[in-house]
Amino acid sequence: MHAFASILPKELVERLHPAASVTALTGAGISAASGIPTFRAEAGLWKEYRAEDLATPEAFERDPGTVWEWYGWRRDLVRKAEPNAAHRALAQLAHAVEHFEIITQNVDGLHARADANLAVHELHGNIFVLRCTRCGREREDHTPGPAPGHLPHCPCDGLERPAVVWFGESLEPSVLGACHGALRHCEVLLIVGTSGLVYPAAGMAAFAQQHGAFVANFNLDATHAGHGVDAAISGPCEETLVALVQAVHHRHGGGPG
Ligand code: BJW
Ligand code: ZN
Repeated sequence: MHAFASILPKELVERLHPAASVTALTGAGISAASGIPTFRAEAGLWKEYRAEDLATPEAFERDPGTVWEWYGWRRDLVRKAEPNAAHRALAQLAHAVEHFEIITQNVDGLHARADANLAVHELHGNIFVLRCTRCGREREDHTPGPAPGHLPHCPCDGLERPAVVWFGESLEPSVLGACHGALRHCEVLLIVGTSGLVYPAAGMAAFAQQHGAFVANFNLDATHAGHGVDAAISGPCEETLVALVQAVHHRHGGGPG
């Protein structure tokens, strides 16, 4: 039995039956064990800045070099990182239930790297896509950096930016629509490693619960359980999600697994 098995709510394990429809909403905490800093921990700070100082269109307009330096540093961390046990546990759970979708606030692409067949909705975009601030053209770019002082430009000569969603910007309507579909139809919503402070993601637990879902929050610190949460599972998700998958397998897959 996994060390964290005893803290899993029985109701959660029972609801994850083979015919279940399940959605997971993930945040920076799921990638912490891959060595990618979260936003709102002490270690998440880059130099003296907070996410709110850098992840805005105003910050980019004022000082694109500094914002790009932050993204270059993070792109290099993500390039070296690997999906961890929590990403893999969700990928395994996808095979144990009828329908599984992931909504992630993360821009690191690690869910897809854990399993390219997963249905992943990237709410805040992807750090390896660039968008021209002049003509809007988007392109994938997995190269290192950019190095400080070498800002990427489009063939039209416009300055490129990361194709991510900053504070005050709208989310892609088609992505948001797909997320709401998944939240409306799921029987279980697993919330993993998010502080639940940033909207619209922060409103998704209550939305899913209003539409009948059982909502379970996996966080280092269960006091982060907010509106619309039915169960809080404290501990590192790279442990607790592994315990969950084992419990589901044991109950429905037959035999210890
Ligand atoms: C572990 C762990 C382990 C660690 N295991 N757990 C309604 C009310 C009030 C304000 C608003 C509102 N609607 C919109 C707003 C404005 C704004 C907003 O929400 N502000 C709040 C701060 C109040 N939202 C927006 O502007 C959004 N746009 C929008 O809504 O457009 C329409 C609109 C505009 C303006 C006004 C009204 C409507 C856009 C938000 C975009 C957020 N962008 C960022 C950057 C993305 C690109 C990038 O990555 O660089 O997204 S900011 C940053 O925060 C990033 C993250 O995805 C996001 C959430 O962070 P997350 O993932 O929760 O990380 P942390 O660090 O906060 O938490 C980590 C958690 O993990 C912690 O709890 C740890 O305990 C835990 N943990 N290790 C388990 N091993
Ligand atoms: Zn352009």
